Amino acid sequence: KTLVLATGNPGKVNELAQMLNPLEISVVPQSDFNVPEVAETGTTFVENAIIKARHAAKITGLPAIADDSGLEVDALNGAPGVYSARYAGEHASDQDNINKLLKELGDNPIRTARFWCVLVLMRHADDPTPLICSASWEGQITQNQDGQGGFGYDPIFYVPTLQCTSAQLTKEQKNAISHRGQALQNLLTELKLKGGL
Ligand code: ITT
Repeated sequence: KTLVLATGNPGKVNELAQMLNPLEISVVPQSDFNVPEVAETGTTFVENAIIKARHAAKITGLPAIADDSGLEVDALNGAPGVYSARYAGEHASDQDNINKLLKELGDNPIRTARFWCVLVLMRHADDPTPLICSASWEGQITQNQDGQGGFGYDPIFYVPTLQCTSAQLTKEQKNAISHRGQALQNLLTELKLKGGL
């Protein structure tokens, strides 16, 4: 069975593929099918993940899994949230987004934040019952960035239980506890209950 990863973000492909590869599902990034980007017009992670999964399933004719995720910062009333990828502008780099977030927070002592991940699996473009799973991961925004691993906001996301940023974790460590790792475990449990792809 082939499953398309409906994301253009190499960091997500990397983590999802690592977790899915041991299973009897072969996963292929949507770039292999030249799936063009689709506008993320939703106001929730769920809506955006459905838009992306449906789009990839429609173009490839294969089941697709999409990931919509982001960082919710309490002192910023939940920003950047669903706009995490474009926080510093439409084609902002991860570094631009980090710089903007650190600037907005300044020396605010309230640093609590969490990552959210919503995964949507659509067996085909018209699937009326897509599998939808989500999870969050609690942490704190650091004053300075640290670590070379991961992607996105990982260098400024401090994980209290491991006393380092998520960019200082190995892929295995991050996948074992992250929002994405937890959401995928939930999705796989659900998929098994429903009899597979
Ligand atoms: P696709 O829509 O093609 O999947 P994207 O990067 O645009 O790629 P999103 O709209 O879901 O994806 O934006 C999610 C952003 O949230 C992402 O670009 C990161 O900046 C951030 N993010 C999500 N998960 C993260 C993680 O595990 N570590 C660090 N940052 C993360």
